[in-house]
Amino acid sequence: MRMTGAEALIKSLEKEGVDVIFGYPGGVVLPIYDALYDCKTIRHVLVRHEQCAGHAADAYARATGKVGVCLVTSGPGATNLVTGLANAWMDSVPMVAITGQVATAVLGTDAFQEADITGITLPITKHNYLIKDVNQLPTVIRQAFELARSGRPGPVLIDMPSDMSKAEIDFKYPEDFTIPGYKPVYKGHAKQIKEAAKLLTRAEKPIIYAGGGIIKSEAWKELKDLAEIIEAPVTTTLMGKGAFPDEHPLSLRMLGMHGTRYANYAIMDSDLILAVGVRFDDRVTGKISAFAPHATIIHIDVDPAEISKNVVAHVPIVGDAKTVLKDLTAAVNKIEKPYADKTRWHAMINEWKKKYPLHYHQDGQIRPEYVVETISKLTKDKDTVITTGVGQNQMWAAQFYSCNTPRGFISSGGLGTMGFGLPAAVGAQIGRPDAVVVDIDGDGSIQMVSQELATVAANKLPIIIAILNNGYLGMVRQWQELFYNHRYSQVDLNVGTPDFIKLADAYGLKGVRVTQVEDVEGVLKKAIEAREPVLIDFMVAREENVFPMVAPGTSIDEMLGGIPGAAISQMIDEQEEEEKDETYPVGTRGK
Ligand SMILES: Cc1ncc(C[n+]2csc(CCOP(=O)(O)OP(=O)(O)O)c2C)c(N)n1
Repeated sequence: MRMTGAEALIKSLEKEGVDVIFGYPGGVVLPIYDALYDCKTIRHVLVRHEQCAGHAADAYARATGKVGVCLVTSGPGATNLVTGLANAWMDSVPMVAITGQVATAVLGTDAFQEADITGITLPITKHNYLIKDVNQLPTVIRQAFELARSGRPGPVLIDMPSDMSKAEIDFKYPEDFTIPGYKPVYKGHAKQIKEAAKLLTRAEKPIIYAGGGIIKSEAWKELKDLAEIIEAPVTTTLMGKGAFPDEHPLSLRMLGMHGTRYANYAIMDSDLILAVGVRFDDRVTGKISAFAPHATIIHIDVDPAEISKNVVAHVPIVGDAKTVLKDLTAAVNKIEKPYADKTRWHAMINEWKKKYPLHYHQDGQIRPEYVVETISKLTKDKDTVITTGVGQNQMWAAQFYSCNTPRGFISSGGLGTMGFGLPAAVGAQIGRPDAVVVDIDGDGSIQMVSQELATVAANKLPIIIAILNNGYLGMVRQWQELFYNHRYSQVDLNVGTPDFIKLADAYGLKGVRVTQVEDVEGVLKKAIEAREPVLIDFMVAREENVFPMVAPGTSIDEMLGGIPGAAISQMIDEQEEEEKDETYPVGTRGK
């Protein structure tokens, strides 16, 4: 079939089963937008800033398991997308990004709106292409989707010069194609798996450390099966939240800088760590030389570059988490019982759990943890997706929202991108229209992307935007309080922050301010039932801190806070007394 490059692009996306594109038009992509005009199968969601096209496509991918697609123009459109790409890159999210480019004849001449986006994004994409021969386009798109979703997923960028969009080709979508030099390994080495199985059955204090790789490879059932067979406690990373049910008796919830005391104690005391789909990030390991001193480490990852990158693996297994866990379970089942006795290990862990539960101070103020806990309680039996901003709000969401299903918690892990929450909620809601989608956000984070309220309004997306409004860049303030002697430098947001209710109103959205702790549950209940967009501005205790906390550069079992009634909480209580004397009346901030 004879058609233009732009039409071939859209046709190829249809062939890939793409049903939604998040994008923003401009000069060089006019032919592509013109081709989209006639397309009946692909919905285009017009975001209000290209960064958010990236985040929406990213969260759409995480919420659905499909490849997220975004489309932007050249120059500033493409550079605006850079954060979206870096975010997807750091969190290994399958995404195809299409950028317009100036015509091939003027490439490299600083033509109007020219930016060398393939150069700029080389280190933050799994691969990128600059189309110089339009006949290659269908094959490039086929390869791009394959690269994005296979092996360790990631974003792939296709830069499309305007003359390539206008040139004509005989369109045929390739059935067979190869990607020279690319061959991800899915099946783990049999000998290594056998060795790992032996260790797992012999360990007295094993622990499974599960990450985003479990969700990417949809290995949650295999993980649960294995954990139950070997009776190993499971701790998840921020990216792995939902890979194992938070409320499962074997769950230790999140580990690391703001993980639970019991997860951090358990990993430090363990004799065997089964690490799956994780990368031993510094937020998890703390002081790396002190990490898990007694443990033998089995590391399963589809990306060989991750093995022994930060922590040496004694038994490395390169392969897809689902395939390897299945084989590992089979190998474990072949070993004769009884396996090593873990009674003492479980007793110890249960004691830690009892002694150091996640907790917070409850008084007359709205504690942000309480808001998250209430969201968790009210959505417990519903298909729910939580997205988050970055900062304290994100950590409270990770700690106090109990996620029992995969693809239910979407957060910016590796890049820690403030502003991710709202566009991520847009992408998640469009990908999972029947789910309850709640963006748990910070007053600072949301101000980086508040223009996306227009996208929410235009598409009538029934998203609940729950702002934990502390009037601060809270996480930075927390560090300044704890490590910079209370010197609060440039973190007070009180002056200048808009009245979020009026802001919602300006976009035609419903807004509710909550100033009384008694109203939290009722307002949330109504919002969940309403199935319409609503912004809730929770005026939370201003100087609440996230605990436990591993101070930077220390070992993860040297945590601050998180002990009910102990020193650091008392310190905080005193601080709160002072705080109550502050002169701002709750509920008027930002007006
Ligand atoms: C784009 C970006 N800029 C700066 C930071 C550094 N940073 C991390 S947390 C944080 C404060 C976040 O404040 P807010 O969104 O109000 O959330 P809170 O911590 O108060 O819950 C900042 C500035 C970041 N993570 N991302």
